[in-house]
Amino acid sequence: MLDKQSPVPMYVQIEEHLKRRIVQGEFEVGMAIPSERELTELFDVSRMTVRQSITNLVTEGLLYREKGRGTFVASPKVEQPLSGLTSFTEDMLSRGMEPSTKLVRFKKVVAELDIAQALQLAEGEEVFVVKRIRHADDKPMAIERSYLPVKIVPELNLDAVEGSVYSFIENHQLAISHATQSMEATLVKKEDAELLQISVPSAVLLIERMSYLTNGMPFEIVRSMYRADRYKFISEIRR
Ligand code: 16G
Repeated sequence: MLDKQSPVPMYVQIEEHLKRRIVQGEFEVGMAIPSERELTELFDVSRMTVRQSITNLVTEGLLYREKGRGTFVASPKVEQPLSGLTSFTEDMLSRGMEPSTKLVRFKKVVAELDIAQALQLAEGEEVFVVKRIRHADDKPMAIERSYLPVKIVPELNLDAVEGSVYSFIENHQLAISHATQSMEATLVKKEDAELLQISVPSAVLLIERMSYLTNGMPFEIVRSMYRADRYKFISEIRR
């Protein structure tokens, strides 16, 4: 099954073999792949070699490990276009996934200096601080920390933050216009890893979005941490 004379390392050949079986649908999403011991026997290689292949496929997001249970085929990553200004709720519904939210924090505070400056607030003005874990089909996808000026959305409530903040805004005679967004890679902190149900160390995508209403007022700053094993951002570029 493997070509031992090939210059392609064994662990790469095993990776390709397993990938092929996943792509061809022989190993379905959520299904366990054979154990390390079985693969060691099947390919007649060392356990180290098998482990290396599996680790690479886990890093790529094709497989995931569950302690004491085995290694399973992961669902394909969510492909998120970087073009429209959409909400998490819209993004998940448009894919036929069920969005849900676990609220971690929702309170009104006097804005810290940097947040106040970015949101064009005077000293002492208040913001809502919202920390949410966003789920798709009951799986945690991202942690979002948002800051919204109280004077723009004074009636922001539990129903809105547990549902869609963008719908709430648009149902209150406010029109969302555009946003600026940055994205960087970072390593997840321990407390966030627990909320996202991923291990430490894991890479996550940190996205910062600053969004504006059509009247030019900034209405939110959001710092989101997306699971890099579940998300892929796509942009179209033209020459
Ligand atoms: C998205 C936005 C976030 C926005 C949220 C509103 C990114 C990186 N972030 O998650 O800025 O606050 O949607 O979602 O896309 P909601 O309307 O479902 O509450």
